[in-house]
Parts: sequence; C-alpha cells; structure tokens
Amino acid sequence: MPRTLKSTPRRDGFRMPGEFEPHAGTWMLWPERPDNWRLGAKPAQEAFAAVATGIAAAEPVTVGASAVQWENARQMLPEGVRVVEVSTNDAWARDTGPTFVVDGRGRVRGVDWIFNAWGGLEGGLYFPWDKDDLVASKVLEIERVDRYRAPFVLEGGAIHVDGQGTVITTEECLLNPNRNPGLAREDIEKGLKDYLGIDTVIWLGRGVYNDETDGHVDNLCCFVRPGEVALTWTTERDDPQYEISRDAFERLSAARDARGRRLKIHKLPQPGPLVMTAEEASGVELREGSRPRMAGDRMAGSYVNFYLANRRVVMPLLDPRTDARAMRILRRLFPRREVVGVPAREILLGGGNIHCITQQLPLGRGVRVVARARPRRRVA
Ligand code: KQY
Repeated sequence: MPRTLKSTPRRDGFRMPGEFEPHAGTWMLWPERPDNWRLGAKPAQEAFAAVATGIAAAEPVTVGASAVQWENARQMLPEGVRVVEVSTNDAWARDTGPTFVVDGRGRVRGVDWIFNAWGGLEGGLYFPWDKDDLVASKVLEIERVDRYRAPFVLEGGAIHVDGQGTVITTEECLLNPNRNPGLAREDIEKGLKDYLGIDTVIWLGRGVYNDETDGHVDNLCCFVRPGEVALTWTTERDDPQYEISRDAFERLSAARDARGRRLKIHKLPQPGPLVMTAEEASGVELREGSRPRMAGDRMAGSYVNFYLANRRVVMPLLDPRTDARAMRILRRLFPRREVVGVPAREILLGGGNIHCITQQLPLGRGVRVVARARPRRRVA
C-alpha cells in the first residue's frame, strides 16, 4: 500500500521533472458537470476524447470517470485508453491530480496539494470541492506511488518547472489571498522549494487576461526545454493582454534560471480575442455557487496551453486565423516531436485547455506502464 510520507521531496532528494522528460503515461478526468460544460458536457466529452486519442498515440492514457459516466466514457474513448472510476467535482487533472516527483534512483512519488477550487469561498469557481481534493490520493493509490501531502493550497497549472531547479509562476495566483492568506512570498517560495525540489523561483506578474484561475502560468508561459520558454503574445497595444505579456517578457528577460542561464523567449501568437457566444452561454446550466457563463465573456485562450507527450505535442486549435502560425512555431520549437492539433474551443468554454486537463506520470523505475500506446493516428 502506498505510504503518506512526513518528509518533503527536497529532503528526500526528489524533484519535479520537466514535462519534456520521458513519461510513463498521462492522467485525465472525464467532464460531466452541466453548470460548467454546455449541453450536458457532450461537446466537451468529444473534445476530451480527441485529446486522449491524440496523447494515446504516444503514451498510455488513463481517464478517471464517475460511476454515472463510466460506461459513456468507456464507449467514447479508444480501447487503448484505460478508464477507471474516480468521482470528482470537475475534470482538471492538472490541478487536482498529483504533481509527480522523481529521484536519481528512478523512484517516483507524488505531491498532493490542498485544492480549494481556485479560491475557495473568496472567488473560487464552485462549491463543494471535496471530491476534487481527494483525486490526487486516489491516483497515487491506483499507481501505487507514495504521497506527500503539501500543507498549502496550490494547483498544478500554477507552476511550470525546467527540471533543473527552476519554477516559473505568477504573483496573481500564488500570492492571491484566496489561496494561502497566512503565507508571505518567502513562505510560498520555501514551499515550492521543499515540494518541487527547486532552487529558483521566477515570478511573473499577471496571467492571461480574464483567466478564471487567477492567472495560472500554464496559460501564459511554459518551459519548452531548460533555458527556453514560450510566452503568449499580442502586438495589439489596445488589448489588455498586451501589457501583461510585455511585463512577463521583461521579467523573463531579466531573470536567471537555477543554473545561472538567461532565458530564450519564444513568442506564441494570442488567438482571438475569443468571446463566448449567446448560444454557447445558454447551454450552460445555472447553479448556485458556480460561476455563471455570459454571452460576450472574453475567454482566456492561449496556445501555450499545449501538452508535451512522449515525442508528441498536442496543441489546442482555437482560431483559424492563428492556428497555423502557432503550429508552425511549435514545430520549429520541437523538431523531434510530432505536433498535432485538437479542436479545443469546447475545453476553453469550461475555463481552461489541454494542459489543464492532463497530468504527466514521469517514467521511473518502479512505475508500471499500464497500457500499450495504440498505433499513431492523426488527429487534425
Ligand atoms: O485552467 C485550469 N488549470 C483549470 C481551469 C478551471 C476552470 C473551471 N471552470
């Protein structure tokens, strides 16, 4: 039986690897709540199935679905994808799943952060979130991986690491009083160092404009490899994203990573601006305690929200005016990976994107590969 450890990853010699390091597989969760996903979540389920299919061509995928949805998920997902019963409040494996850490001997462990639905009762997105807070424990049980319970609130989408001692994050999210009101910046930095096994924190300011997560970094900026980041970018000075990206660019330009390197910054065009249509908003049920969806809502669309699978990049397709340009840039950034696009507007309507709905399980010595990846199939 997996143990809950009283120590910290740092003390035990563990670190969070970069997403670009080899994976044993990917975890996802199945969407169903009708007050976040329109039309009873059916269009979102199609989009999640396309993402799972795109990743399963490269590595094993496990999808957690509720008892009510298990049969539907099983039927909608390809055979090679493992579907297990996990009850959740919603479907954001990046944020409610464990953050896996590895050590030099190839051992894998998991960090289980406290989850409060992106802000608890002070601007969080739904109540209750008790099932979501148990997802990491359940995943670790199924994977037979030992667990650290971190003593503070954090979501996986709020951090990106280079695997060599550096994390990037945003002040908007991690210093938000709705996450850890009792902790100062230095306390948060110490927590990141202890639980991610890193030495250097690079603080960006705000995340993507109108991002309901309070500015998760995984929608704004990510490591493509150690020493290099991708940043969402617009040249439209009147767009509220302009100043946000400009500020991030300046902070990244001034930063040094844990190994003392300057960062090379690659700009990815911002799609849109993308807004919710009246038809889309009307398909979402209203429920007390959940964030209502309104026609005209500006959505936080970003191509940075891609997922790095083994030898593959699965990127969101969001806007025919910019999709091809973003794909060209990603192909240049990842010459040894196949870049595939998945139509992702239905995921964006729920408030996030492909990176937010996935969680990588690194390849370690003790981790079993649960299913064979199916032969490659083109997604888009
Ligand atoms: O972007 C994410 N990491 C999660 C988005 C959650 C949105 C909930 N409606």
